[in-house]
Amino acid sequence: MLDAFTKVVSQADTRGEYISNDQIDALKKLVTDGTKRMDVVNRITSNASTIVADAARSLFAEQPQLIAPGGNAYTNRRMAACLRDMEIILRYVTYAVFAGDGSVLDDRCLNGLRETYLALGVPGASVAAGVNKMKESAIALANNPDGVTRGDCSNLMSEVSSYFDRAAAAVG
Ligand code: PEB
Repeated sequence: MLDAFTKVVSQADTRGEYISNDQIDALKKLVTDGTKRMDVVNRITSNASTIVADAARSLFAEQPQLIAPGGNAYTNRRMAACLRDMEIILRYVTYAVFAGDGSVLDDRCLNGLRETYLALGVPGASVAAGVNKMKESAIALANNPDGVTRGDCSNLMSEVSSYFDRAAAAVG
């Protein structure tokens, strides 16, 4: 598991090089913009259950076969497993945003997840659709300019999106 700093160190070490000026500039920007990043993590984290519940509701409205008898979210046990999975994925996305690096998401959540779903018979494309719904509401929350000092958050938002995209691509 790496963060934006340890990633730079590990890459430089692999090449036996000092840390470059470009890398220092990029990390400096990460520090300067750190408050935005923490705000985003805070907003997503404090709304996590709403994000998960809304995404699940919308997924089941679009794919009612999931909650029909025989479906992958039919029975309380499977429904609970599904909501829990979405919550786990969202949690790892918040870790990646916090660390400024996706390796925690890859290593501890997505690695082998496709194979797990295949083995369980859980439709990966439906999980991916759920992840995309969480992405939409997480970005809307994180990018809401009300009540905060306005600034340019476009880079940060595309980074946040990329972690959701990575999760959706890993299972879809
Ligand atoms: C991954 N999910 C399930 C299991 C595991 C995971 C390991 C099997 C064990 C169990 O049931 O608890 N666990 C989960 C995860 C990590 C982890 C992400 C990462 C660290 O450790 N059903 C649907 C939807 C989808 C879904 C499409 C969006 O209809 C998920 C939610 N996951 C789902 C279901 C099960 C499951 C298990 C239904 C139960 C499958 C079954 O037992 O039939």
